Amino acid sequence: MPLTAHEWNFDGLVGPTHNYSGLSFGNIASATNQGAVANPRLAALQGLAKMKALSDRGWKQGVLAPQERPNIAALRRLGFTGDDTTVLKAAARDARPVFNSVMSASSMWAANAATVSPSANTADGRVHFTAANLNHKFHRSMEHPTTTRILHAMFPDTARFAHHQALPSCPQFGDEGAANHTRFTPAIGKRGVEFFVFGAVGFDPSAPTPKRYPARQTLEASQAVARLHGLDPRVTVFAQQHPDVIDAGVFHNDVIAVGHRELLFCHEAAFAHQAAVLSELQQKFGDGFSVITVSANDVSVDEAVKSYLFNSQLLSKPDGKMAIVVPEECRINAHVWPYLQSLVTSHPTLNEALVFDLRESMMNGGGPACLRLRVELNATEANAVNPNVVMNDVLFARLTAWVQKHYRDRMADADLAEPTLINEVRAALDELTVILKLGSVYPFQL
Ligand code: SUG
Repeated sequence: MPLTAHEWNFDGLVGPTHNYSGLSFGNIASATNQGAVANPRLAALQGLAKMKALSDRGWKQGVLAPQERPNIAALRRLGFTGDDTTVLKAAARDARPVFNSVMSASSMWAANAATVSPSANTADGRVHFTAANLNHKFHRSMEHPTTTRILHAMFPDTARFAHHQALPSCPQFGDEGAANHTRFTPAIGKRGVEFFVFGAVGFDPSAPTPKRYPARQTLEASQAVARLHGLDPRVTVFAQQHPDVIDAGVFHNDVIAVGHRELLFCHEAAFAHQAAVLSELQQKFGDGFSVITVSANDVSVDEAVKSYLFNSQLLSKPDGKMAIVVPEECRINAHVWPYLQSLVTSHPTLNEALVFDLRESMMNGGGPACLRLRVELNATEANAVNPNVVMNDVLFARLTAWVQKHYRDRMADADLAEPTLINEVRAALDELTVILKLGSVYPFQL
């Protein structure tokens, strides 16, 4: 069985309202690009191009559907009344940041959709999913109910897949999903180590925390997810992200570290007590664990945040080597690109860099790794996945045509308030649920 297991990447399809609203304090790209004009069509096509290219190379690739925005129900819950148009108009006029929040296409960053543990690591031998509450930011906190419905529609077989509802939405249980979770294993499909990284201790305000920017993930949230998934403490590691790097703009662990199989690729400043963290990982993993630590001399934390070097994907090749998927921002960076070139020519396992233009997502702080949710599946589990979300030539052609038909190529702040947008989005999403055979997952369909 392990021989036929694969790590799948399910990428978030960018939604039709993609825009730059500066909603994520602590995420420097989001703040810097507030008010810039977005191009939702280009954003979706850039994401699809990455999915298609990786699928063409033989990597298992699927699609995670976007969410319904505007989220009218959220506005009604906040006291706006009348028909949909009246609700939207009043919110746009009287509560602009709230309005922008209910328009956000942030579900594209699928790494934040959920935490996933493969069956090789869970007590009941099922693949476990816990939707992330994303409770630190209003615009993201409203994702999890629809995320849960979509994950059910993608992984419907409850004999093989366990779906947990998001953790309680409060600061002590702030959970940002797989962006702060990594699995190490000697081979895909085999039991391995699950590694959870947190930024704050929810019930202990005296624990070290960043001073400038918020820590979004708590230890208690990570521990709850580990319990829900039935993980064995002997192969589970919890580590604190260094508060200083959060203050430098590293709002999730996946902006400073990435792991795959037996390899951890991280910056030397990634974790508090880094030596102890690496030694616990090493000891729990056993022989064969390997770390590439990037020094500040080679790449500073600021350059890492700008280029998103660590927001990369490490992918296994058929010969056992690995490729690293990085954004174009790495290629144009005078420090990062030479470093990466020398890494892939000298490292025994990591021997290829693949570059993608994901600029539209990057401008909101979302790189290649943010856009994907990893799910390790053995052959039986893979057969139980809704086949209509699996990337192939036909799906790529259908989704490309769907984007071309429904998406605007310009989304400025003022465009978000256009009354026609809501019906454009609903028509697009209705068609999408037919393409992906998801059933009724959106509030307007329920
Ligand atoms: O949560 N940006 C997202 C980016 C998430 C990146 N994900 C990972 N690193 N895994 C966030 O901060 C910006 C939206 C805006 O400003 O319009 C935003 O939500």
